[in-house]
Amino acid sequence: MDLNNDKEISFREEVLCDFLRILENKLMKSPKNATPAELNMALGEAIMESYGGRRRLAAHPEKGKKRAYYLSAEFLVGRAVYNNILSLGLEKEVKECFKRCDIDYSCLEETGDAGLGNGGLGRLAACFVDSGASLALPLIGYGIKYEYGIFKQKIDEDGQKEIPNDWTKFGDPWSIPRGDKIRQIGFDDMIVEAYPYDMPIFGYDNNFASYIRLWQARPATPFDFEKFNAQDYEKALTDKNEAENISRVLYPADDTERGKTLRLRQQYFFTSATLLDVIEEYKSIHGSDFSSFCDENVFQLNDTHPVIAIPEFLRLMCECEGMDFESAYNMAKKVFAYTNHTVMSEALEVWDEKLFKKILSGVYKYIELIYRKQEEEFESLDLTKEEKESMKIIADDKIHMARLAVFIAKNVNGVAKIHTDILKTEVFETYNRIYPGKIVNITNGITQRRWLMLANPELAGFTTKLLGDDKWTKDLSRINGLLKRSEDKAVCAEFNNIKKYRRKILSDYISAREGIKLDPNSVFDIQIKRIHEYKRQLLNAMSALLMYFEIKEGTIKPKVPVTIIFGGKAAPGYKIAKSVIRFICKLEKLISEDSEVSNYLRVHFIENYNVSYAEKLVGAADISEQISTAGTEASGTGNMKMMLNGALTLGTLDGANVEIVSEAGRENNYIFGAVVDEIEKIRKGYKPYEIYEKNERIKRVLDFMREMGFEDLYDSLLLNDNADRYFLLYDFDDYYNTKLKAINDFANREVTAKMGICNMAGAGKFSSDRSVKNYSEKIWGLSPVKPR
Ligand code: 26Q
Repeated sequence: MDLNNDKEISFREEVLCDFLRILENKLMKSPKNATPAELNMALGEAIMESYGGRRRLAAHPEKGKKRAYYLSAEFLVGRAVYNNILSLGLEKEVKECFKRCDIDYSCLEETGDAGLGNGGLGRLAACFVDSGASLALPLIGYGIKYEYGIFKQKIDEDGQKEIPNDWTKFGDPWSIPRGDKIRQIGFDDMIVEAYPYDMPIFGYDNNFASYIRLWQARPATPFDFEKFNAQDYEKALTDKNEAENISRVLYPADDTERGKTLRLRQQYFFTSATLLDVIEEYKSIHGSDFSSFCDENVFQLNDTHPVIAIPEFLRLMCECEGMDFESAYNMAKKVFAYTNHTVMSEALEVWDEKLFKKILSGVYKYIELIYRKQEEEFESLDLTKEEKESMKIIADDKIHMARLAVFIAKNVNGVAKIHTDILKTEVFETYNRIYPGKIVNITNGITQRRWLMLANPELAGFTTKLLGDDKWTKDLSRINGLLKRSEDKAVCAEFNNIKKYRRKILSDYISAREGIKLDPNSVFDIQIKRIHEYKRQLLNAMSALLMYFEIKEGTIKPKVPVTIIFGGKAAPGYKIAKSVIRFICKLEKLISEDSEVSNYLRVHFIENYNVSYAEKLVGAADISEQISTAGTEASGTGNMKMMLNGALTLGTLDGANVEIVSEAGRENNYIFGAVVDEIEKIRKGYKPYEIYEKNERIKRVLDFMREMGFEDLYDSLLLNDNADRYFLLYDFDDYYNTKLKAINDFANREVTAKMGICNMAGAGKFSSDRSVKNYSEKIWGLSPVKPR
């Protein structure tokens, strides 16, 4: 802290006084009678008041200094209260204060998450702003203030039900409305107001704050009085609703929902508001001299969702700032960078030209101009027809947003080495040839503050004790110092005690929420992520079914009991994913009701997996399931969270697993399955039905699945066009055998503790601090804001 000690202490006292005062005077509650929501509200208000003003802000680096903007349709920040208290160094005082008031600090767990994202991409954005703030970098997040975040998942006999998630129902003390920064956004058929809310992101122990600016859609005028007077009340109110609908709800699909107008409106809404904001800020310093704009600003586009910012930037420069197209175009090529998060062609966003033109004709014009530029450039290059086709921004009446991004962006990055290689050699192969060096790799990361300090304070304390200091909280590469302690028996024993404690905490949590009792002495084998065919939760479930059969008939007898835990949401319209959830739940019931097996094997599907639930799960994991088909998972970040918590990865050589294994040692993890090259070779002529006929174990599992009523799953693996497109049957035996080995190895926890510590020691690379530094060095060119 750059404040002197006395000042710091008095600030802390002030916060707590404010907290109690707000509770009693404003909310009219004594601490004892306050609900968790009220405690959160009072704490939030007190903290925001005392800390907002005195911190160095990313918004105001020294004059002329470069800033980066992280444009993302999703920021999955989770629960703010604990993280903010941790970053501000208030943990001890707040805990003491709660104790004095006889309230349980953990009751704040009942406050909901800010679930403004679907999964990995949204959580990554949240980790990045945390790291940016902790490194005191001028990095600012820009997104949408959805009224409803990712749905709440209920599980019953029929599987998943979606419940709307009104996350600000009890207010949100952690955001500040910025009525002074409202922008107007125009569509061909309506004008709306973009109203910003700033969600401060406090750096860890550095007296610095950044923020995420989230735009809320409002009607440009509350309602049309003319229509109101003309007795057309309904139309007047519909207009208001239509404006507000733009930020009403997060699209709960983590792949493309094709051609949805509202989704296009959302994307244009928040990117246009963001550009207006940045341009105005720039003009407030430089007037209309744009000569240093590119030296001072860079926009990182998180996937294709904000790529519409590119033509919008050209439009604003040409039509509002009076710049000629050529100059604006040259600027655009310097200020945009694009991150790709998927190689799956169905998830690469395309817009129907007609639809686009209808609501955004003014922006469409600039897409056409960019397309002309592309055609011109093609003329001068030696390209085959196919090569040209593969890059065309406009083709078959569609606008290809990823192609547009790669054409203009100064850099394109993949999110793990193997993913970037696939981008270079397949997805954007021709682009990579004509623009060598444009595509770069920046491997994802996670913040060790939330994912070890908060999620597992015991293991964090263990780490600090063994390393002799807590420097790892700001520089995770230091965690490598654990390596030399991994052979120490006492250290391994302590590691095991902590892991057991975390399994107990998780078991109690599950028991309280879901009424299911799990054995904390068993091996916790955990797969938590969105439900998707390529992530292969079904492979895990099928293997659990086979374990059930083989335990029951005595073919196998695991040396230790195992609990297989699943968690994750399925997109509401994704039928197969929903069947997978139902199948897992049926399996859970079958096993738990069979006393011959349930002492050795349990399966549990947790309800409503989200960031806060993840914080409970990652510390309890012994085995981390990362079993996507090689070449499909761009990176994964849950794999890093569990590794950092000492879990062993049971996984394929896919995404960041490849780097995890090379950092932590293959011998300390369980790698199985076909690699990318192998998958490529077998893809053509793959006959899953032949595997089924030849392999009795697989046949047995699939037949039983069909008898249980899961014909759709059976068909998807054997009969449909493109059956078993993710090669579950091909990898099944290797997976099953590797998994049994992993479980049995846990019979000797002294050995697995050593392996777990080696994983922790190898996790240094996977801090989002490292990722953000890489972005800054390779793409943004930021330097830290100096202490005041
Ligand atoms: C697109 C169009 C319409 C509706 C929704 C979407 C949409 C929404 C979310 C498309 C994609 C997403 C999210 C993708 C995502 O989370 N990808 C994951 O990104 C992580 C961070 O880089 C990686 O670790 C994961 O491997 C990748 O799957």
